[in-house]
Amino acid sequence: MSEKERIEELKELLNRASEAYYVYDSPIMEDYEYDRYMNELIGLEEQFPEWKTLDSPTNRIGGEILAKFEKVTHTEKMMSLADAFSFEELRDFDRRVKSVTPTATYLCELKIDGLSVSLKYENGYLIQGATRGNGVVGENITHNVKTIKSVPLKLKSPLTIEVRGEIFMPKKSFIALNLEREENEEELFANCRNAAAGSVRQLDSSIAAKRNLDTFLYYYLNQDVKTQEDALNQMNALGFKVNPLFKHCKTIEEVISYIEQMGQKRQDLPYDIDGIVIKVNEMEFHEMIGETVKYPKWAIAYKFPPEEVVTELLDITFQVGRSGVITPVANFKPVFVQGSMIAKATLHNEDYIKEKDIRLHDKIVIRKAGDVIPEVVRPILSERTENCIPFQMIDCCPCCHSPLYRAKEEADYYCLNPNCEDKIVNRLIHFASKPAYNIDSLGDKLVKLLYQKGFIKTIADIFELNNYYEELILLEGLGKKSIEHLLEAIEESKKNNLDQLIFGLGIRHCGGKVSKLLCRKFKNMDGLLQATYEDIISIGDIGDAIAASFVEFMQNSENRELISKLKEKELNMEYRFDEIKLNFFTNKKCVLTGTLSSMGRTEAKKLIEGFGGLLSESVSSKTDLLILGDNPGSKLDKARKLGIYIMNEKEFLEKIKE
Ligand code: 3BA
Repeated sequence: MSEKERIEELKELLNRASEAYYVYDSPIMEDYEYDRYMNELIGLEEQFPEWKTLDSPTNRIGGEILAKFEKVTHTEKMMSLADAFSFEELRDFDRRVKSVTPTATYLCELKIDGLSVSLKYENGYLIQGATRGNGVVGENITHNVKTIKSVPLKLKSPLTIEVRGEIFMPKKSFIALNLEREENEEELFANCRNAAAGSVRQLDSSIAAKRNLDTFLYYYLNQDVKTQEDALNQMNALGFKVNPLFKHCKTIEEVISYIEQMGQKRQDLPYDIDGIVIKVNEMEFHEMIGETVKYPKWAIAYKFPPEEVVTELLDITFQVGRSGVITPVANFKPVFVQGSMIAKATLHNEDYIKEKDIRLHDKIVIRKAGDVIPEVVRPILSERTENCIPFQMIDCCPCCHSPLYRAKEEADYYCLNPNCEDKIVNRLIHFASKPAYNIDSLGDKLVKLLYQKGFIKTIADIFELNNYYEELILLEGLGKKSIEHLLEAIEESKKNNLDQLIFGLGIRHCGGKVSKLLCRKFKNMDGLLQATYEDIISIGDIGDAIAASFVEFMQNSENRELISKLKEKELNMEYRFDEIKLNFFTNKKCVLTGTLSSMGRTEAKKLIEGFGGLLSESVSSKTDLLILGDNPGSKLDKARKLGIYIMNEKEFLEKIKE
C-alpha cells in the first residue's frame, strides 16, 4: 500500500470511529487504537503536507488563529422563534395554525440552550460554519466548528447543502471548565450557553478544540423533505447529530403532555434546555401559514418556568452582614440549576423558615428565579422523616458570640457589637465592590486577607496601604505586580464620583439610587454633612427612615472622623453632574429581569443612568418598561399584568445606541 493510500485509509478509519462515538453514541474503537492511528496520520501528513485534505481528522486539533472574524451573509435569513410562556398561549398558537391548515400535526423538539450555527457543505465537505449574528449577517467560525467532534467534516454522500442547529456545552464539561477557571483565578462563565458562546468566539481555534463543544442539528435547508421528522432523520443519516428526544404529536394536548414529561426529565439531561420548540410537521403547510419579519408562524418556543430542583438540606449556617443583620443560609447537596452548580441559598430570616416549616435534612425545592440569587421554595413534606429537625434560631452572633437583638415588628436579628469582625470585613468588601467604590482588583478574598493580616480595619486604611508596599509584597500568593496594580487602582479610585463614596460608606437604607439623589441635592461632602432631616425630606423621593438614618450617620463623631480622614487622603468630595445625553431612556423607570448575554446588570444600570433613566429592582405601576433577559423571573408576569412595555435584549441594545 502506498503512503497516499494509507493516509486515505487512516482518515476513513478515524472519521468512522469518531462518528460512531460522538454522533451515534456507539463506539467501535478503543481509545488507545484511535490515538495510535491518529499519531500515524499526523506523522504521514507532516511528511506529505500536500495530501492533507479538508476531512482529515487532524483538522480537529485546532491551531488556526484568525486576526479577526469575517462576516458572512446567510443564504436564507436565520429567523428567531416566537416565545410562549403558558399552555394557553400554545392553544392560541394551535388555533391560528388550524385556521389555515386544519390537518397540521406537530413535531416537538427540545430547545437546546446553546447558540445557533449554520453549516455549509460542498460536495460533501464542510466548507463553512457561521454564527447567527443578527439573522442576516453572522460571523465565520469555520476554524472553531471544525474542532467540534460531532460535526462531520465529510458527509456520507457528496452533497452541497446547508444545515442549521445549536452548538452547546454539556453540563459536565461546563462544570469542569469553571472549576479549572476558578483554580486559575479566571472569570467564571455564568452558564452553559455563555461558555459555549465564549468558546466559539475565540480567534484561536486550539481553545475551542479544548472546550468539549457538541451539536444538535434541526434545520435542513431547501431540501425536498415532506416533514420536519423526515428532515431530522435524513440529517442523522448523513452523519449529523440530531437530538433523539423529538416527538411527533397529533394534537396540541399531546404536545402539552410531552412538555410536561420533558419538564420532569430536564434535570437529568446531560445538557441544558430552556424549553420545547413546536413546529408544524408538514413542510407543505409552512408557506401557507407564513412568517412575520422576525419568526415563522408555523413554529413556537415554549419556555419553561424557572427550573425547580430537589436536593437535601444538609445544614443551616448564619451569615453576619455589614449592618450586623444575621441571615440564615441553607447549605444543601450541590445541584445544577439553570446553568450553574449551587450549594447554598438564602433563607432570609427566622420567620421565612418557620412559615415554610423548613427542617434540617428535609428534601427541599430550589429555584433560581431568573435573577441570579437562588432561593429555597419549599420543603417536600411527603418525604419528611423523623430525622428532620425543626429550625431553631441562634441567640448569639456566629462570629463574635455577642447576644443577638431583634427589634419589635422586624423580622431580622442583629449583632450590635461594633467590633464584630464579620461586620467590619463585610463593610470593607461592600466599599470596594463594583456597585460602590469599585476598586479594581480589591476583591472579597483580598479584603479578607488584608484585614486578617492587620493592614486594613476601616475604609480610611485602604488609602494608607501605599505606605506598606514593602510589607505587602511579602504576603503569600501576591506578587510585586499585583500589589502595584492594587495600589494604582486605589489611587485611581480617588477620582470616583461622590455618590459612589456615599453608597460605599454603607449607611443604612442608603443604596445607590438614594446616594445619587442626595448628591444631586447637596452637591458636595460639606453639603451632605450639614443636611438636616427636613432638607432631605424636601427632595420628595426620599422617605422618613432613610432621612433619619442618613442624618444620624453624618452626625456620628466616628463617622465624621472617618470622612475627614478620607478628605485628607484627597478622595474626591464633589459631585460631578455627568453630562446627560438625552435619549429614549431619559426619565424612564426601567426594570431588568433575567440575564443579558451582552452585559452584566451593573453595566446595564450604568448605561441607563448615563441617559438619565433609572434601573429599579421591582416592577410597579410606575415602571415604564421591562428589559427582558434570558430566564426571566416573576417580574415578567407582573409586567404583563400591568401592561408594561416589554423590550428584548436586541431592542435594548439598539435603543441604547440611538
Ligand atoms: N429549533 C432552536 N429556530 C429551532 C428553524 C426555526 C428554529 C431556532 C430553533 C426558526 C433549539 C432560532 C435561531 C435559528 C436556526 C434559526 C430548535 C432550537 N428552530 N430545536 C424554526 O433547540 N434551540 N432558533 N436557528 N435557524
